[in-house]
Amino acid sequence: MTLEAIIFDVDGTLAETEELHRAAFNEAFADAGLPWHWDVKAYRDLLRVTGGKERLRYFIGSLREGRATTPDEEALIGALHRRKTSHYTDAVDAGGLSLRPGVRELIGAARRDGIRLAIATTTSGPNVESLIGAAFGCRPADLFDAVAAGDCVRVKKPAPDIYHEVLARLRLPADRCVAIEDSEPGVRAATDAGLATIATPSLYSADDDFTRATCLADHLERLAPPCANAIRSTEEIGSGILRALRSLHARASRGMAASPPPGCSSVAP
Ligand code: XBP
Ligand code: MG
Repeated sequence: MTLEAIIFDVDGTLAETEELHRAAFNEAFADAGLPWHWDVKAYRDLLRVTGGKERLRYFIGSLREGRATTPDEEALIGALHRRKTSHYTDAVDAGGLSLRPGVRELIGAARRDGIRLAIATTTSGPNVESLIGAAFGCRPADLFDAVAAGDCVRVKKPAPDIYHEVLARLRLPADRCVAIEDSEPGVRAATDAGLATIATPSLYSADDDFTRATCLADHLERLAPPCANAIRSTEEIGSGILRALRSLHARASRGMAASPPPGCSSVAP
């Protein structure tokens, strides 16, 4: 089975974004004069709820002993999330993020080799546009054949809906693609959609359970074989990562345990 597309998650996978998200939520609370502040520990817990609006709804519900939110609180959630998204995209546009190791190299190698690229993310569309614009100087559609983001599906990760949506937009079956994710909800969503999935844990997901992933690596660059003089060109790194993904995909397609390429531990039982 030939690998035809690579589907990237965004937050934590393309870049370490969640500290900027957390700061943007806190700025939105301050703008609204609310006495709320999410520290790292609180945010780590709240990240179990995917989706910024869903996270706000869960947090407000937790302040009201779990009572359902009122229409006024729903209006507040919408206003806070819009404000937060504005703060977040301003920070990204100002250069607040850099791509994780191996991401740029793999995208370059995939484009050279004619492998299609896609995004399947819980984050909001404007956040994707800001990140791709800041990192590549283009619109997402200039680089990715399909972008499925945020509210384009009713049920967010760990449900597989966003991956079903992006596969439909690609017009590809799951067994022609691989997914790259950073968190347990993301790996669950991708694997439940039938995708071989590479997990590259991020700062907030280091302790997640990745046993469903096809392989686990600190970051994508680890998949490129080391070389004697340790000086590899961007192209060599990208081609090395792509070779490893092709090998993982081929073995997963044959139902074989992925023999981990260098820098990757096979976690799938
Ligand atoms: C991660 C998420 C998002 C972000 C915040 O998305 O769960 O909710 O934390 O972005 P993924 P929004 O890892 O799927 O990219 O506030 O726009 O939801
Ligand atoms: Mg993620």
